[in-house]
Amino acid sequence: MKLYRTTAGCVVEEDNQYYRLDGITLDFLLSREDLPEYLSEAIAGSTSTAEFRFDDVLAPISDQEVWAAGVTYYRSRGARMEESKDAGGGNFYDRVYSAERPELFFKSTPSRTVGPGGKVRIRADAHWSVPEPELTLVISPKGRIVGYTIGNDMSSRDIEGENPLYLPQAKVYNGSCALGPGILIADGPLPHSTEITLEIDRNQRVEFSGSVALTELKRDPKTLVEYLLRDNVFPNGCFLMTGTGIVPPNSFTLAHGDRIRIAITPIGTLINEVA
Ligand code: DO4
Ligand code: MG
Repeated sequence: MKLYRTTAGCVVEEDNQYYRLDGITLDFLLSREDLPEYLSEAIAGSTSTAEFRFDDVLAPISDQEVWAAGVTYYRSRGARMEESKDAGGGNFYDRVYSAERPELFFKSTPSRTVGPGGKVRIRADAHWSVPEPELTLVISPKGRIVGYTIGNDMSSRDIEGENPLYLPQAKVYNGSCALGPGILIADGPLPHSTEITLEIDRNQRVEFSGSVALTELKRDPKTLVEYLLRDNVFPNGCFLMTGTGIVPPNSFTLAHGDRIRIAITPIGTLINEVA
């Protein structure tokens, strides 16, 4: 079952049938502990009501914060150690990869987040920018993982590499986050074999492509959630990106007009152009 936020309100998809949830807001849904059960009941016995146009789909966020985990894949650890070695930061990334406490950082507000078809941005003062395709957890106020979506943690690697203390500037700026297309309602954990794929097209040609499986994710999603909720409250739930395992080579930087395609099979495909 999937949940979409559209220009006509929230829509549930099950077995290729679409059900509009009239008068029900995304905040109401994401503040519930029983979201999977609530949605099943809401559509049970009803006939499909909604016309569904993919062009009407909006980012699945309303009044939630977006947080992110970092250095959760070996590939990310290596890339960060290399980009920050001149700044003496390499050791920090190695240490956080194996530490008990994960790296968690504030990533985005709803106004900085775009949905499917929206334009992500390269920071105006950055010279080396990449998308980070990440499985993103949808978390209830009490910390239940109620769904999954796709996230793009747009990052300025030159700013991050210059000094690890510049992380918030490398990560949080206008158009630095994409989420969507919809929320796959959780029916237990995703299989470890689940693949995340990234393709970046430039002038109708594939400039970079890569993939990673969740087997490579070092941290258990439930542990990431437990740390995030240790001393934070999220009355309307929140999103937590789980880190990237796909890093393009150092010679690659995003350009205006690039098309970023991130797919996670059970969830869907998130496509954004770089403004
Ligand atoms: O530590 C810097 C950011 C790491 C990150 O965003 C990732 O590993 O995905
Ligand atoms: Mg990231």
